[in-house]
Amino acid sequence: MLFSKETYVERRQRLCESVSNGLIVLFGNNESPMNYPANAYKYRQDSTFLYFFGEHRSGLAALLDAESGEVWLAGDEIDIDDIVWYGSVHSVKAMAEETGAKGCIDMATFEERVKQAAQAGRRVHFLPPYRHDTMLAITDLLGIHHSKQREAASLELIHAVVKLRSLKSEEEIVELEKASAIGYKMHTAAMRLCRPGVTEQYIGGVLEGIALAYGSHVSFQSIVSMHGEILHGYPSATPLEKGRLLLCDAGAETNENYCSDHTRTSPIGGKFSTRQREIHDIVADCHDLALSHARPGVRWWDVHYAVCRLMTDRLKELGLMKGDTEESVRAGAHALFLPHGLGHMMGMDVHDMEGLGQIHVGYDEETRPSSQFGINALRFARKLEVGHVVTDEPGIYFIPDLIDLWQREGINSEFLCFDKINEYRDFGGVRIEDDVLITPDGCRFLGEETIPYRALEVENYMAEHADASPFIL
Ligand SMILES: [Mn+2]
Repeated sequence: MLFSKETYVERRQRLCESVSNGLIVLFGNNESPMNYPANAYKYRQDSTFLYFFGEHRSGLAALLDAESGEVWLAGDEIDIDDIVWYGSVHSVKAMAEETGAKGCIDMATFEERVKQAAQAGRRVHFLPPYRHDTMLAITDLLGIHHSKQREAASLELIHAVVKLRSLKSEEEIVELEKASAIGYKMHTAAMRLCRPGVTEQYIGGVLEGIALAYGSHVSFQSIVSMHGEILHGYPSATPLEKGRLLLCDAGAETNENYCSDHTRTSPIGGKFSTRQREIHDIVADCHDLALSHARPGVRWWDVHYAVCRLMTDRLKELGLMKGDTEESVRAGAHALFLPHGLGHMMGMDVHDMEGLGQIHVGYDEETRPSSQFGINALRFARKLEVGHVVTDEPGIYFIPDLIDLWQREGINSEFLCFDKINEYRDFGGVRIEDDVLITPDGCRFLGEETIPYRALEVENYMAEHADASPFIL
């Protein structure tokens, strides 16, 4: 368990007070088979379960009586076969004591109690499930078909969890800093390896190895690609080619599953071309602009649009865009280059709490989502508060199929210089991403050391480490 018993007890008390009625059911994750039952993916506990109980064992669930405040940890004790193969672990009883629950119950009792509560007409709150075994459990317990479970999930519980998990405590920030420190090692290793002939896959493998060596896992499948314009471009076996850009978007989870998420775009061979540097500089300036705007009380939506305005102005200077900046931004013309949002919340999930529904995490009554292309992919938009952690990740991409579609259909043609844009068809894409903590007077990067991101810093770092072994980390 990462934090003190009191931390978990207090979190659960606040959850019960906030939900205030009925029975709350939380499911831990089970082992997830990869290609046969006994060959599982590396175990990953559910983040909300971890947040309220701090226990990593598979096969756990919990009952919280929102009215009485009583908490029961549910799970079956391991048997001698488990001990022979995996060694002894804490008993469920010991875990219940450690985490400050009233007691423990086995899974049969857990099922009985949930069914009894439902039959007695008590409200049973559960979160939207994302794993099929959890969906099966909900069907068995409450008779709700899997296709109806997301809508049947408790909004009161979702809002209560989001309220708590959105605000990172001092001790959580310490963990997030550790994740960023692993991210630093990963991204500087990628820069050292960014040489002609090395494959994307090799760099991806080294990144994953570092994440595993220093923490529990990568926080999402690493994006390592010369095709930076493919937003989720996973590494291929292609060797790097001199003169192109390598976009690397990757992060780590600490042993306690706090995440990092950084992106850097490096020139293969160590020097940006003029054209690459011009685009990279715009993205770096947009990245810095977000930092100068982000502070408590400001909506991330407005920071996103401030970035879009700057990007439009600068793309006009390069002859890629034209017309009135305000009108262009309102029409969403910049989304040809930036088809995603400026960032998302980050915590124990890299897209924090996304499984609970983005609208509940990133939006509220004051800030409503838009369906316009580009801004529809903004995962977080509402007012910033002290303790929020968000990613700042502007990018500029040249996506040939999107350019062709917009040109063919004349989309935003009054703001886009398609002749000039077509000269960049083989450019790829640039993204720069850091993780930002909102503080009382503004914001700051997470991580003791900032991974080089200004074009000159990147070039200097690559030159200084040109002959260094990537394995001396
Ligand atoms: Mn991100």
